[in-house]
Amino acid sequence: MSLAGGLATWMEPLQAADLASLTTGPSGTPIILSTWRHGLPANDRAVEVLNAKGSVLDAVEEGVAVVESDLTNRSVGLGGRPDRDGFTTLDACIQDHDGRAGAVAFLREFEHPIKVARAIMDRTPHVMLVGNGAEQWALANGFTKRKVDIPEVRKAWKEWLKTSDYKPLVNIENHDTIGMVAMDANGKLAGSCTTSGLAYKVHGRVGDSPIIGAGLFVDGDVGAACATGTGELVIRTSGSHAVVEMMRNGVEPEEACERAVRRILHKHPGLKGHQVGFLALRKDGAHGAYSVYKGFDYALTKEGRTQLADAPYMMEWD
Ligand code: SD4
Repeated sequence: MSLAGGLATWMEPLQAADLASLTTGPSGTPIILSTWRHGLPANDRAVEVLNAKGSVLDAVEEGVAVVESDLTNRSVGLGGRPDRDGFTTLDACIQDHDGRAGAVAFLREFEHPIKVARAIMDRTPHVMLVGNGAEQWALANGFTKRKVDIPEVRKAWKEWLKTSDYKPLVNIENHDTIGMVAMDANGKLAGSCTTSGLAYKVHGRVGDSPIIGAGLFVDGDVGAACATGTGELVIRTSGSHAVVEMMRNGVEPEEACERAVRRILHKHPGLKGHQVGFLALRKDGAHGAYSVYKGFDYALTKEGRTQLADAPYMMEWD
C-alpha cells in the first residue's frame, strides 16, 4: 500500500464529515470540566480569564494555578505529599487547540509547574523538560523558587516511614490531581493537568499527569480528555489519547471514558484499589466522565453555571 493510500485509509474512519458538521458549544458559552471538588474554584478562575478576553489556553493555565497555590491541597502543588524520600516533586502539562504542548516533570520548589509547562511550550522548541534541567531552565526564564515546609505533611510522611507501606488509596480525601479541559465560546479547546503525584512514590517517579496522551490530550478537530488516578495505568493505555481517538471515531464522550476504564481493567485483571477517572469534552460541547470506582466528582461549567457532578463508575469500593 502506498503511503498516500495508507493515510487515506487511516483518515476515512474518522468520520471527518460528521465531526466538521458539529457546532460549537450548545449555547455559545464556555464549557469547562475539571477533576475533583478542587475544580470548582479552578473553573471559576478560568471563567474569569475568559470573561476578561483571555484565551482558553490562558484560562486552563490560570484555572489550575489556583489549586497549585492552595497549600492545604495534598496532591497538587507545594502542599502535596512528598515522595518516600521526603521530597515533593511536581508534574504538569498543557496543550492547546492545535496540539502545541508543554510539560514539566520531577520539578521541585516551584509554585506553578503549570506556568513552567506553558513557558516551555511558548519559549522552547521542546515539549517536556524534567528535573534539574527543568529547574535550571525555569530559573533562567524568570521563575523563582519557593520553599515550603508544612509540619503536618512532614509528620505524616515520618509516620508513613515507620511502615513504608505503599498502598495507593482510592479517592484520597476526595481531592487528587487537577486536570482541566475547556472550550471557549468560539469552540476553541485547551487542557491542563498538574499534580504532586502519588504520595510516597519512589524518588524520581513520574506519573501520567505531565505526559501528553496519558494525563491529557487535546485535538481541536475532535475534543479533549484528561485523567486522574493511578498514573501507571493511564500511561500504559495512553488513556487520554485513547478517549479522544474513540471520540474521533464516533464514540460518545461518556462511552469513550467508560471504554478507556474498561480497557485498563481488561489489561490488568484482578486489579483492586486503584482509582482512575477520565473527563472528555467533544468539540460540539458534548461531554462525559467515567471512573473505575464510585467517588470521582468533577467541576462542570456550562451555560454560565458551575456545579459539582458525580462521574458514573464501574464499581464501589468495599
Ligand atoms: C499520578 N495521576 O501521578 C497522578 C496522581 C493522581 O489521583 O491523579 N491521583 O499518577
